[in-house]
Amino acid sequence: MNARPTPSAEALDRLRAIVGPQGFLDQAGDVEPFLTDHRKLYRGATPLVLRPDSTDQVAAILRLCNESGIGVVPVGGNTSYCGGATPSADGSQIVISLSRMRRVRAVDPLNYTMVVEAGCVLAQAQAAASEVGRLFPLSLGSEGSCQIGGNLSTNAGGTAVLRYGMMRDLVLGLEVVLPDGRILDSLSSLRKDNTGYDLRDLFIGAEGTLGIITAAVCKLFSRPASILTAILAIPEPAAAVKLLSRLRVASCDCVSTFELMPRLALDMVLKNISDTTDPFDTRYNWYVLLEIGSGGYDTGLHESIEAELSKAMDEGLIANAALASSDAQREKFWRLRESIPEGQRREGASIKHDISVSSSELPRFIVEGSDAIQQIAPEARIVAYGHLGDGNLHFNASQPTQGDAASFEALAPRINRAVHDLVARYGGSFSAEHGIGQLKRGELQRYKNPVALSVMKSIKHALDPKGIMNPGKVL
Ligand code: 2HG
Ligand code: ZN
Repeated sequence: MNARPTPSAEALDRLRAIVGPQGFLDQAGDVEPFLTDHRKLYRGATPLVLRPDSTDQVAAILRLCNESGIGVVPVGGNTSYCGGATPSADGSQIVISLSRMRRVRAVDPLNYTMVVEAGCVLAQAQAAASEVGRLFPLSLGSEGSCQIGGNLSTNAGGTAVLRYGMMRDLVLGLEVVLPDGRILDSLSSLRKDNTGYDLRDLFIGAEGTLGIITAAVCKLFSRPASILTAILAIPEPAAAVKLLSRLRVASCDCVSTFELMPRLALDMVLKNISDTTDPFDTRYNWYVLLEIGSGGYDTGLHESIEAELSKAMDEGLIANAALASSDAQREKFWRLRESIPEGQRREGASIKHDISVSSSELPRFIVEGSDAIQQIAPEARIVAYGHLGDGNLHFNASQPTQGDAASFEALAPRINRAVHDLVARYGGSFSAEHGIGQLKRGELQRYKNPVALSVMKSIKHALDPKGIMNPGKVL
C-alpha cells in the first residue's frame, strides 16, 4: 500500500458539509470506538468519521474522496475478527459508518423478500421478517450489534449455514456505491435474471474494497412450526459426522445447526461464564449442539428424530442426549455454544484458525492438526469447535495454563504456518468464515490460487483504480 497524505482541512470541511452537523464525528472521544477492532489486534487513527443517512450522501462522499485520493474505511457493527474495518495508523483514511442507514425499506411476504439498508442491525432484520410471519435465517453470536452491510461485505456465516447457506445465499439484489460515486442500483427482487455477469457477487465478501453496499434485497423463508434443540454427547468427531448424515436423511435436510464442541470448550464456558450449567452429570469428550426445524406443519418431528437418536445411541454414535423441553432450556443450550469465544478469551492468549475442509475429513484433520500444534507448543490447549456441518472449525489454541501470553503469542507464526499448510494439503480454506481483513493478507498471497489472485487484482483495479476503498485490506 502506498503511503497517502492526510486529507487536507479543506477536503475534510467539504466532507462534513455533505452530511451536515448530525452526520460526522471528529472529536477524539467520539472517534475512539472506530480506532480499534473487536479483538483489539489493531489500532488506527482517523481525522473524521462520517455517518451518512442516504445513498446519495454516500455517493457524494465517495465522489469527493475519489477526486482527492482519500482512503475510505466502511464500518458496520465493528465485529470483524480480522481488522477489516479499522483504519490505518497514519491518519490518512476517513471512516464511513452506515449505522444511520438502518431502515427496512420494504417487506414482501408473498415474494419472500425484504429490502433493508446496510446499517440495519441483524437482529432488527430478523425481527422485521418475523413480524410478517417469515424467517430471515442468518444467525450469529454478534447479531445484536452486527449490521447487514457488514454481513454482506464479509459474507457472514454463523450457526444456520447448514440449512440456509451463508449471507451470499441469502440475498437477491444489492444497491452499491462504486468508488467513483456512481450508484449501482441492482435492488432486484427477482430470483431469475440471467443477463450477463453476476456483479452482485463481486461485492459480497469484498470487505468494502470494491465499493460500499448501501442496501440489499434479502431472501425470506417460512418459519418451522416446531424446533427440536438438543445437546448430544458423542464419543468422537467421526461419530458426529456419521450422525449428521443420518439426521439429514431422517429430517430431509432440515438440520439447521450441528455444532461440535470439545469438553475443553465446555469447561472454559462453565468456569468463566455466569448462568451456565453442564447438561449432563457425567463428563464426555465431545458434544454436539443440534437444532432441527420441522416443516410448516408439525408432523411429528420430535417423535421421528427422537427415534433416530435412540437408534444412534444403541449403535454407539451417541453416548447421551439432552433434549430441550422449554424455550428457557433451549436458550441455556445455545448459551453454552455462543459463550465459547468469550469463555476461551478469558483463558488468556488464543491463536485462532478459522479453517474448512470436507466435513467427512474433519475428524482426521482434528487429529493431525492437534498433533501439528502440539509439536510446536506441547502444552497448548486445543479448542476445536464450530460448524461441523459446514466443514468449518474454529481450530483455536489457548495458551498453556502455566505460562505467559507473550511467549505463547510469539509462536503464532509457526503454529499458523503448520495449521494452514495442513489445511492446504486437505484442499481446505484458511479463512472459511471470517474473511481476510488485514490479518490474513499474507495468507491470501501464500495460499490463494495465483490465477484467482490475479483476477481479483484486475477486478480491484477496474473498479477502484485509485485504490481508495478500504486500503490495506484483503489484497
Ligand atoms: C463462532 O463461531 C465465531 O463462535 C467465533 O465465528 C469464532 O472466536 C472464534 O474463533
Ligand atoms: Zn464461527
